[in-house]
Amino acid sequence: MQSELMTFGPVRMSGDEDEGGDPSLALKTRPKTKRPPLYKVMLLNDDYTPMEFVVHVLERFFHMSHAQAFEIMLTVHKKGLAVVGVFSHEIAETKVTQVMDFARRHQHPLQCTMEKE
Ligand code: TYC
Repeated sequence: MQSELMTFGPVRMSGDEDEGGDPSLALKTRPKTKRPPLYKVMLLNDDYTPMEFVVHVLERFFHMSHAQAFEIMLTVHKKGLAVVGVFSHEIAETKVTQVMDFARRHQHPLQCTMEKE
């Protein structure tokens, strides 16, 4: 049974609770915890990949509804690129690989990249 009082992972405090002093006594604020960096996964526009293929990619790999996927595809088409998700480094890398492999298998030049947020 999970009590409401149980915590999972490091407790993050706002930072103004720590009175300073001996760091070995800093049991409450745990100043060493850092949240892991996040990565934006982006889709780039090109002149050849069919719009419906991009919509399918967004549905299949980024779990978007058809309407959402169509909207993001149009943003990429008009603006040149769009962020399609934000993930941990490992998940972002997997998404990029999946999209690039899928596009290559279908002989489309679609490009997917990641960038630290
Ligand atoms: N510009 C492409 C076309 O007119 C469509 C497209 C949209 C391609 C988004 C890539 O990431 C992309 N067929």
